[in-house]
Amino acid sequence: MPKGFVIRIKGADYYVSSGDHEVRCSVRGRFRTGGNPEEILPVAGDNVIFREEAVSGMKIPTGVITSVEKRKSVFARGDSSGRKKIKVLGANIDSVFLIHSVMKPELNLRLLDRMLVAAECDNIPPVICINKTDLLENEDMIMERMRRYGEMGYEVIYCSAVEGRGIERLRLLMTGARSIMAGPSGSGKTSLLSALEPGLDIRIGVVSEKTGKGKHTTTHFEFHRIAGGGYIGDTPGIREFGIWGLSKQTLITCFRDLREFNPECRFASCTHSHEPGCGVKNAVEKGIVSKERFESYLKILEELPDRIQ
Ligand SMILES: Nc1nc2c(ncn2[C@@H]2O[C@H](COP(=O)(O)OP(=O)(O)O)[C@@H](O)[C@H]2O)c(=O)[nH]1
Ligand SMILES: [Mg+2]
Ligand SMILES: [Zn+2]
Repeated sequence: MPKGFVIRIKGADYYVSSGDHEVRCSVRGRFRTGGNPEEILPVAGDNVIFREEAVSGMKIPTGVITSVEKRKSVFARGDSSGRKKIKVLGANIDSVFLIHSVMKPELNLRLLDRMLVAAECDNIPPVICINKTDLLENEDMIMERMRRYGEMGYEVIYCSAVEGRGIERLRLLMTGARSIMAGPSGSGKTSLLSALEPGLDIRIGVVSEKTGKGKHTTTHFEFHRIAGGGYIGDTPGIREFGIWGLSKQTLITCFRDLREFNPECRFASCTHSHEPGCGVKNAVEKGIVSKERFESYLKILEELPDRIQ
């Protein structure tokens, strides 16, 4: 039976990319029964096995999804009422490109740290893109501020959608992969995409749905094929790119530079905030790790529950 992956969901139609064509599939039977339907129904990025149906007169072939492969990773967010119930928005995303600009808007490393934590807790490898470098006369200061991220093992790409800087590197990383972009509004996501892929008519922003309370909630996003092979997902909003499923005790695991000091803490349950004998705080005081990163840590810590129920 043919295999493919879900690139788009429209109502009850699941568009599956398989080889060089698309198949419009439906889901039936056990997908609709038992458990939390959110976890059972396919989402964008799911690898599926489907059965083609011989229906004539259709513009695109149709089929039925018969099974969904185990997800390697999920892009999800916590339910607003509690942090345990999650909403899966996408699956099997190879990397997230975090697009930030040097100015207009000003580079905000606290926000970058927050997005890195979100990527780490969703298990989606992040790539940092610093855009609009054409606006700088001298890059030394930015390079210095970004140096520690390179040391943590993150790739940092300096970009300019205007000058075409960094585009080739982005293209290389996105080829053959399923990626998404995220970053503050105005940082240049759309501009980078059109530099990369002129003619790609991608609607920026995830599909929203009005809830009874008048608020918009994200239902899903979709992938667009890029030349050379590879898919780029609709840019998730920053709010969607949230932090979920972490407790005060586990947040530290999402900080690549801080977590190595965790074993030095006196208490196994240390949250690295008020406890005596804290290895992380000790490292900050000694100047081994950055004070700014620790500030980001403390800021996020405040929002997290003591434990996940
Ligand atoms: N100078 C400069 N301006 C840029 C660059 N990339 C985007 N912009 C401008 O920044 C603004 C926001 O860009 P846009 O791509 O819409 O940002 P998005 O909200 O992240 O999608 C637009 O006015 C772009 O022309 C860049 O590399 N250099
Ligand atoms: Mg945009
Ligand atoms: Zn500690």
